[in-house]
Amino acid sequence: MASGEQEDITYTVQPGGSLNGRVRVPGDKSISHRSIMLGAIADGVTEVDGFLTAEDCLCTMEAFRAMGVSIDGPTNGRVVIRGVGLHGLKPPQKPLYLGNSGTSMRLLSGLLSGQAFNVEMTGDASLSKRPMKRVAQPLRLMGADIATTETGTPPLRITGGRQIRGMHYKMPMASAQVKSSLLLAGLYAKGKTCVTEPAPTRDHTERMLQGFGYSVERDGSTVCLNGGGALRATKIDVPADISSSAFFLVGASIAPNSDLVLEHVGINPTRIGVINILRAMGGDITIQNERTVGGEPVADLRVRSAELRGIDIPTDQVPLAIDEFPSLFIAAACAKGTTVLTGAEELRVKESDRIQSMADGLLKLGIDARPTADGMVINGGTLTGGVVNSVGDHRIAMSFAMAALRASGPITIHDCANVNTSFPGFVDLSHRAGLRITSP
Ligand code: SPQ
Repeated sequence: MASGEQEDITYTVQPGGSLNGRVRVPGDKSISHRSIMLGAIADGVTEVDGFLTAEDCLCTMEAFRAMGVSIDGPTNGRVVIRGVGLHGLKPPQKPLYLGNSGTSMRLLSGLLSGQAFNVEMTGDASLSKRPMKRVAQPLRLMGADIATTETGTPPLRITGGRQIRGMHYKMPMASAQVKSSLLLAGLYAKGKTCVTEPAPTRDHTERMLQGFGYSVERDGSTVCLNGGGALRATKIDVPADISSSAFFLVGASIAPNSDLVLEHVGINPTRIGVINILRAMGGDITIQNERTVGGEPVADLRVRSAELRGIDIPTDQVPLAIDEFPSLFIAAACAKGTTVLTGAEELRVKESDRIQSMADGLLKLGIDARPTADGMVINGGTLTGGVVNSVGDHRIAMSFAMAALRASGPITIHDCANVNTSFPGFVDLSHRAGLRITSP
C-alpha cells in the first residue's frame, strides 16, 4: 500500500470442517527481508527463490530501489538483486515508507546509520506507534545520529556521515530485530560489534551473513562481527514460513479428522517454539524429510487432530514462539484445562497489543481468557460463533479464522486487509485445506 489507508476486508468463517491434504505456505518473512538487505549491500548479483511477495517485504524492496539498487521481480517468488557493495547505496529522494513492517524499520535503522547520507523512515498507523528507542539508543552509543519522536516512535531521522564504532551491547529484551540492527550497523563500524541476548532469538541475520561470506562469531549467548569486510553475492532459497504454518498447525490440531502436511517449512531451532508448545499440549506433529537448504534447516510437518490439554508454557519457549501466541491462544481455548503464559510482555508492542486483542476476541467467543501484564490465563471451553476485530493485525485475523474449526457458530472477523503484509493468498490456501472461509 502506498499509504497507511486500508479498506476493511472481512472474513466470514463457517463453523466446523477439518484440514487435510498437502499445502505449502508462502516464504519466510524474516528471511525474505534479510535477503533483500544483504543482497543490496553485497558485491555481485544475488538470486533469491521462494521470496515472500507480501506487503512487508515489498516495502523493504522498494526502500532499496529508492536507494539506487536494481532489483528484478518478484516473479513467482524469484528476485534478482544487483548488489551495490557496502558503500554503494544512494540517498533516497523522499522518506522511506515502510508500511506495517517493524522488521524493515528496525533493521534498516542499523544498516543506514553508517551511510554518508541522511534518511527518514515512516510507517502506517500501527508502525508509527511501535517502540524504536530499543534500536535508537544502542545505535547512538555506536555513534549514530538518529532521532525519534519524543515518545520514541517513528518517524526516524538518521543524519549520515557519522563514524560508527563497534561496541558490546547486552540487550535488555530478547529481540532479533535489535540484535540484527546492531549487527548491520556493525558492518560499517570501526572495530568489533558484539551483542549478548538474554535468551536465544531468531538467528537468520547471522546465518545469512555467513552465507554471504561474512565472518560472524558466536560464543554462547554473544554474537560478534568485525566492521569493514565485504559481502559476496550468493543464492538464497527461502523456506516456507513457520509463522504462517502455525495457523495450520493449530487448525489441524483442534479440528477433528484433520491430517495435513505442510511442505518445506523452515525449522530453524530459534523458531520452533510453536511445535514444542503444541507437542507439550498433546499435539500430534511429525517432522519429516529434514534437510538443510541454504544454511537453514527445512522439513515437511505432518499434523493430525489431537486432544489438547492446558499447560504452563515454559518461559524458555517464549522467544522461540513469539509470533505464534495468537494462534496458540486458540489452541489453549480448545484445550482441556488451563493454559498459562508468562514472560511474554513483548506481545504488547507488536502490530497490535496481541495480549489485549486476543483476550477481547476470545471473550466475545465465550472463552474465559484473562489478560495479565506479561501473558494470559486461558481456561479451555467451547468457542461460540461471533464477531471479532483483528484491529488490523494480520496474525490476530488468521488466528480467529482457524478458531471457527471448533466453534459452534460462524465467526466474522473485521479489519483483515493486513493479512497481506505476511500471508497473501491465505483465504484461498486455507479454503483449499478445508477451512470454510469466505471474503468478499
Ligand atoms: O516485522 P514485524 O512487524 O515486527 O513482524 C513480527 C510479526 O509478527 O510478523 C512482529 F510483530 O515479527 C517479528 C518478530 O516478532 C519479526 C522479527 C525478525 O524478522 O527479526 C523478529 C521478531 O521481533 P522482535 O521484536 O522480537 O525482534
